[in-house]
Amino acid sequence: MLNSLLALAQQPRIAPTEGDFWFPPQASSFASKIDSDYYFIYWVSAFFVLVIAGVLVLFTLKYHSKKNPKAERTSTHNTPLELAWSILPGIVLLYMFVLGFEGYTDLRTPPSNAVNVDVTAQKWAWTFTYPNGVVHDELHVEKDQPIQLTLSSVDVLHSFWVAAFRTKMDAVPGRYTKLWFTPTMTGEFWAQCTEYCGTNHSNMRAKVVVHEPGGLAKWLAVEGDPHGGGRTPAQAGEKIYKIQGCAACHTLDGSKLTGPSFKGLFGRQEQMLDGSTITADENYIRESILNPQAKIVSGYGPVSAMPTFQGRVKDNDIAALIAFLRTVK
Ligand code: HEC
Ligand SMILES: [Cu+2]
Repeated sequence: MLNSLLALAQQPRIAPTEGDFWFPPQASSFASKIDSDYYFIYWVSAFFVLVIAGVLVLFTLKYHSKKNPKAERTSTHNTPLELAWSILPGIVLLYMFVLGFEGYTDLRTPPSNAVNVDVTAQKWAWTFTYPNGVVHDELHVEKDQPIQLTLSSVDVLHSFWVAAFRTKMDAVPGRYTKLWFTPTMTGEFWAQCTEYCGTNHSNMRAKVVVHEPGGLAKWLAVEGDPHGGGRTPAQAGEKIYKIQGCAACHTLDGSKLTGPSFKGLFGRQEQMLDGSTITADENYIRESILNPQAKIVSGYGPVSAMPTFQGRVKDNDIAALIAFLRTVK
């Protein structure tokens, strides 16, 4: 029985390039092992559910008291039977532990040639910092190149999960956590936050793009750098607005999210929480980004305040953001 279950578990459930009803494609080096471990446990559980529930129903019918009104108990226990149903499942459980432990040590041990990308979680966006300093809202990697992600959070607990890679790790404020994987397939996948972190939690996703070997450097030079690729400051600012996650709280069309809309912000008279009025000029915008607590817009409290971007956006990024905001009429 164990052998046929093992054979079932080893046999790949899904073609590696496409998902099935349960799972997305197997796009990383450990996806197939995780899936086969999963199916091993799944089939063992299904088998025992059927056996136990089956015997239960069978005995209920067969030994019903109406059919056997005078039945007497003939045995109290059966030592060999009890030993067998304790030890055999015990061995199967131990085997599951070994599978899980192997998988766990694998997932927790990045190879020494892994390329590190820093991941910052914030309500409600992910930002990725590449070894050459490029900051972006998409994770770009290369096929067959091991990647190590160093995760941190600037506000609350988040969790980084790429289902196609079968890997997941919490992003914890004030602590660094790590996760690694080797993509085995080119294409586009999604990372999703899997730790409930507030209103927009379900929209907290990031695109993960796996390039052919050699494709990443080109992307980093042209697309990755918002100021590169011949962009004007306003165009660079629009990219930074998306990359830095401003878009998660500020719209461009006048509708209100966690923060006020950017529509028509530049040059407008703004009412502050303390009753004063300011003009939204360059200095105010710069201060709003670096020290958002200094002046709080009327209608927004300390609870729905903006996180500081001090140390996360550079001077030329702020200049580009201002150039962009001038164009959002
Ligand atoms: C988590 C949500 C959040 C994110 C992300 C965020 N902000 Fe804000 N922002 C707010 C809130 C809330 C306010 C209003 C309270 C205040 O003034 O601090 C605000 C206010 C502002 C203001 C003043 C707006 C006004 O109407 O006077 C500016 C400018 C601004 N943010 C720029 C940015 C930029 C640029 C980014 C990205 C680099 C960004 N914000 C990211 C929540 C956010
Ligand atoms: Cu989150």
